[in-house]
Amino acid sequence: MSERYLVTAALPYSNGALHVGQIAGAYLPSDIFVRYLRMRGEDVHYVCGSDDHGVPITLTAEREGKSPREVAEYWNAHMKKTFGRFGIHFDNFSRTSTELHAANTQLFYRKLKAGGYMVEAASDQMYSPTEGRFLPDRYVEGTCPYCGYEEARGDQCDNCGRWYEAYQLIDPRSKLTGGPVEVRQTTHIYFDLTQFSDRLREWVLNQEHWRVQVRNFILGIIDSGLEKRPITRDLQWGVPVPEPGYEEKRFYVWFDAPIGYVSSSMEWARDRGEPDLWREYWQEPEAKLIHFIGKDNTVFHATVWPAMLMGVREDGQEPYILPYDISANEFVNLEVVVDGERKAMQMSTSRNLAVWLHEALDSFPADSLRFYIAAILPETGDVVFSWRELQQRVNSDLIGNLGNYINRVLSFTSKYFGGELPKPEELTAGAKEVLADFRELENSFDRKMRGIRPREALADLLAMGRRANRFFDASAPWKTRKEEPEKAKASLYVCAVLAGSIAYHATPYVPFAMEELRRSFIGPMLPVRDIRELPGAYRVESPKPLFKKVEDEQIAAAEGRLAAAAKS
Ligand code: B3M
Ligand code: ZN
Repeated sequence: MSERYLVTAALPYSNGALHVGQIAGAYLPSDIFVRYLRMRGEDVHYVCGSDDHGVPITLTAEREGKSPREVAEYWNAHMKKTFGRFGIHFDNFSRTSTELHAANTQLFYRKLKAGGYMVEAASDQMYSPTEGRFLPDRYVEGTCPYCGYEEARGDQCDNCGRWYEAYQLIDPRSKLTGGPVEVRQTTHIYFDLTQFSDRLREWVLNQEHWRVQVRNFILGIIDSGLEKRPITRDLQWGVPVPEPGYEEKRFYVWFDAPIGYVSSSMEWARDRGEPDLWREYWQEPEAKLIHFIGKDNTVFHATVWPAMLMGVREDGQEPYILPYDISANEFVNLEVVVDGERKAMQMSTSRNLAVWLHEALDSFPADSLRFYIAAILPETGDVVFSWRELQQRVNSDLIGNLGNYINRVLSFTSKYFGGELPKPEELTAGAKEVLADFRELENSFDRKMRGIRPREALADLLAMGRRANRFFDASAPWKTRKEEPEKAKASLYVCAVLAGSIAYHATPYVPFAMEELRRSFIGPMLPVRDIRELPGAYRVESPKPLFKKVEDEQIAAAEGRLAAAAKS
């Protein structure tokens, strides 16, 4: 019986290109996980889409003199294409600016309101009389009330780091026009999270399979007291609020964004002509919902969003499941060479101090990038992306270990044995031993992958490569092929079994090369532990090298680009 999984990857804001920080945080780990589960025969539904609302999009639009919709559509298409080049194919990559999603968000709102979880309250907000509108915090700047820094942002001072409310700024002004802003009262709808405290605490306490840091962090947040959260904003761009008096307001982006996961599944089901199919993943208790996110999105996914789901399903009509796991990854810093010195620096998209995925794909094969990023996934702490380390890892681990092994087995077989390896009568003791070692490594790989640790699983794959290389060396077919060709053939046959397992486990990481390998490697690409009966023969047809070495010049160019951004 296959297991049913619903896997989501954080919805990226559609106001710019994808960078390696996002890729390492949510997209590559979820893609590797999903690919592996599908290879194991599990039933997986995998969705994503662009987060089209919110201040990041409207700010970009105003800066570029475009409409928010134009900005969102452009970057939605750009990201979708980049994901494809990188080998990531969601069942659906939607966007939150669709009618379906607006209706779905409003349904969530109505159900939560009917449950008694929505309250209205007045608050003070910054208003621009010249622009005739309320300004979100990020649209306001002024003089810091603590240190006097004159270009302090609406919510935080970049000079002294203090946090405050925008109305505490001295001489507040609009970031866009420079005009004055004043405090005015405005009314908003609040989601009453306080009513969910006990239910959320009990639920989180039961999630013993969560990563310890995530679970403790969330319990701490719940215990320090949850608050009501405003879910509407004085904005024009967003999902309309179905209440009289709210014509000039929209839902806050973090209210509608997680609902976007559901909307993406609904759109997928509708486009397949089976409009209720999404319910098999979202509303059947046996399905496991797993969210892949960056750690800064943890609070929303582990408190606000489950509370929304709990509230919505109460009337029994939409029996949503709750997240089974939240795979929150840490951050990626960048190694930059400044004046000959290597430093780890925080990425800054506004300063162009970032590794943009589409640019990286212009210079490196997707597999090389995937392999390196998988090797440094920030599963347990922040990590540093280093072009020099990418070169090392790709050249020594991917090519020197895995690629070299497959290459040796294939070229030897085609060169000396006419590309054909018949099944030997009997397996040597050494062969039995290496097959047993493989079964163990495969089990360990499987445990780590199912525990959502693709970086740790990769270590097992590399161990398989080393073990297989050792077996190849020990059987020395280059020596035996003349005096004892049958012996050489028999050991190469076992090498081919191991190559099939390596290729199988490498597929989620380097899918392009492994697809290519299928043309020249004719035989089962399966874990040893899955092979019930060894095949009658393995065949090899015109093998080619699978990976390209990373050259010094490529690294120098990539490092040069980052160094230039760091200086600007
Ligand atoms: N767009 C924030 C981010 O891109 C936000 C995630 C939404 S997930 C529902 O980091
Ligand atoms: Zn300050």
